[in-house]
Amino acid sequence: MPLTCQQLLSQYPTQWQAATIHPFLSQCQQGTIQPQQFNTWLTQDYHFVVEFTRLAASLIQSAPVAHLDLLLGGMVVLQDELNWFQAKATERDLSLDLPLQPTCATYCAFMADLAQAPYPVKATGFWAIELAYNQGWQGHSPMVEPYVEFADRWGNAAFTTYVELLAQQADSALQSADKALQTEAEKVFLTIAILEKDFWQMAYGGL
Ligand code: HMH
Repeated sequence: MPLTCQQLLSQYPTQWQAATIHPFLSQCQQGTIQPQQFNTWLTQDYHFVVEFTRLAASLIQSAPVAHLDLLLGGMVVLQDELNWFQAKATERDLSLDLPLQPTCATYCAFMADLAQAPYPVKATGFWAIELAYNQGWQGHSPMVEPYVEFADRWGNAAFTTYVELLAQQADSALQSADKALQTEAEKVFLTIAILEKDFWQMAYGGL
């Protein structure tokens, strides 16, 4: 029986909850996050999304033709997202020209590696990364200002649909993957769960 995205979520609920339920998100929801902590997340996540865009490009490079429509639509969303991050940084007087924190650098290096992996592994990882933000922000909604637009960006219904379609595409790629690739996809999923948890924690310093 081939591995599916749903199976990964059912098999590792604890790991996935740690990735998507975090004090950072509940403090945004309650409006009690320190602006400096929020800004750390914001500036580091901009750099994350730059590297994620390169991963998206590599996914497009190896995707079957039938998967291109969804992935190209995702690129348009990333275009808007990068411009939006720049606008948010300007609003808050934040420079985006700063060094990556170790946690962000580790996650970016992981994505650069993942870009070299076979398509079924990449597609599974790409889905998991988007799902983490979709569930994380949606699960802590509604937020209070000024965080409403952040929660909506990844928590909105269209984004949920996009992530579900990414799961379908990953599932179809996994269907014809051999056991070794399925094991690799599973490892990638678990690594992403840890990296996501660490990324939230990074806002509090010391990671
Ligand atoms: C850390 N994970 C992180 N940042 C993001 N922007 C996403 C996932 C979703 O793209």
